[in-house]
Amino acid sequence: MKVNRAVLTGMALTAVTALLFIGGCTSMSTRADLHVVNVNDGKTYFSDLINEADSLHPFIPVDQVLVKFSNVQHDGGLPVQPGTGFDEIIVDHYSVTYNNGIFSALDGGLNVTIPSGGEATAAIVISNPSEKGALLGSITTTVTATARIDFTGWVRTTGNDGERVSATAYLTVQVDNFGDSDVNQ
Ligand SMILES: [Ca+2]
Repeated sequence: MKVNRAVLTGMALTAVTALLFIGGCTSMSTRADLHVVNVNDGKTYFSDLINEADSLHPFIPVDQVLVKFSNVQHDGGLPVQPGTGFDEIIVDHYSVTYNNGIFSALDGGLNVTIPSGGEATAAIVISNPSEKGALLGSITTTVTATARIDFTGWVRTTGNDGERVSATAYLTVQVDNFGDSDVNQ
C-alpha cells in the first residue's frame, strides 16, 4: 500500500489520541467488573494435615478449593453478545495471605476466562503442602484462620490486553489432623 503524507499524519494523530486515552484510565476497568461469587461454595475449608486412612500409604493432602467468578457490566447494562470475546475477563493471578500466618503467603497463576455477563469456576491451591508436615508436630488444637485471596486479571477489549481488574475474597480455613474416613478426601 502506498502511504501518503495525509495518511501518515492521520496515523500519528491516532497514536497521540490513543496515548492520551490510556493516560486517562485508572487501573480499574470502566467496562466490566470481576466479582467472586463464592470460594469453596461459601463453606469453611478444612485443611487436613495428613491423611492416614490407609496406614501403609499416608499422604499430605493438597489444599485446593473451587472459586466461582462472575463478570458484571460496569454500568449495569446488558452483557455483550454471547460468543464474542469482547469484554471477557481473563483472571491470570492470585495470592493468598493468612491473618494469623498459619501458612505462608502464596502466589499462583491461573488462566480462567469469564464471558461477559457470565460465570466461570476455577480451582486454586491455597497452601504449600510442605508446610503441613511441620505443623503436624507443632499444633495441639484446631487452628482457625481467615485467608484473604486477591485475584487480578484483565478485560479483553479488542483482542489484546485491556484494562486491569481485581477482586478480593475471604475464606475461613481450619487446620488440624482431621479424621480420615476416605482416602479420597
Ligand atoms: Ca487426617
